[in-house]
Amino acid sequence: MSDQQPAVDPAVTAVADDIAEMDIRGAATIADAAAGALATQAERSEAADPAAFRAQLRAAARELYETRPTAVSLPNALRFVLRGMEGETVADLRASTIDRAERFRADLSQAQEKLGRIGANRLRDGDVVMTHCHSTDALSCVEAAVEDGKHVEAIVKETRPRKQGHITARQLREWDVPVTLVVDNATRRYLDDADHVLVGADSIAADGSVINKIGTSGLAVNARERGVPVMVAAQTIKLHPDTMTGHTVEIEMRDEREVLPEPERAEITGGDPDDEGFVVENPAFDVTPPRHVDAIVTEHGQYPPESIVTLMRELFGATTDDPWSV
Ligand code: RUB
Repeated sequence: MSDQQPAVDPAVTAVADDIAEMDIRGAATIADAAAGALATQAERSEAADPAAFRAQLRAAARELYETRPTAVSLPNALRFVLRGMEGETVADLRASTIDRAERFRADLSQAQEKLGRIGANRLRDGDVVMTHCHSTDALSCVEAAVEDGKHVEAIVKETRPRKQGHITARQLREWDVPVTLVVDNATRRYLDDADHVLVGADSIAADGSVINKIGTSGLAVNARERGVPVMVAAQTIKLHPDTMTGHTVEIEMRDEREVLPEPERAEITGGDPDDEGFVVENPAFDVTPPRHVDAIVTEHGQYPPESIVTLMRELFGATTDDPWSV
């Protein structure tokens, strides 16, 4: 059987590995890389006939889809590109797939720019934002505010275990935004100095729940208690259409070694790798209920979380399919 599996180009497998290992990370960047990988598969395919070409593209999409489960931007990107694969010949299929992937990538960056300009309207001159993880959508709001001549400062949460806060801090410093880096445990103390919590999203559910990096929900609850508004910057490819029909969003559980390297584990268990009484859990994301979110900023405007479903229905219709599993 295995020699009948459609050939996935090694460059696609390399992108899939990079997504799984988080060398490519963040919902928008993952979507962009996945669309690019499908274009590469189309470009390099040596399929002899249209059926073989389609099967290869589906196999490539499947490999990309199986990397990480939480950011819906990934299946949304794969679906968008595969739906644009049209034609009766391999040459036509190739050209239409590449065109569609390019269009997706161009739309993505345009949407982020638009969203940034909308989000920037919420930031006043002199405001301080508190960030969590590293979100390109969230930072596009700061970038646009700075371009408007506003002085914005940031309190950047470190974001254990992968410390994406360092990426955020580096980016903000490139824009000359003053940054104070704090450990995650210092959140509540530093909320007193913040005017906004500004985060991104991996997925947004039909009820307005926001799925983002683990720690976002605790941050939002604390912010509500402190009276600091919570702003979620999320392009519409983060809207999770399956949640309109009752599906839930899978929260990725990652390797425990990201939290606890093996030598440190051995110190706790006395070197016993089979100690059943000691467990490390490493969920990558959590769910922030809509009541703790003030606004979801998209490229179509800002929405109270409870009304995001109207936009979702308009953009995605009522049903979705998984063209890679045909
Ligand atoms: C990234 C994360 C980001 C969102 C939004 O998690 O939670 O906040 O993906 O990012 P990870 P963007 O580091 O595990 O991928 O706005 O860039 O799409």
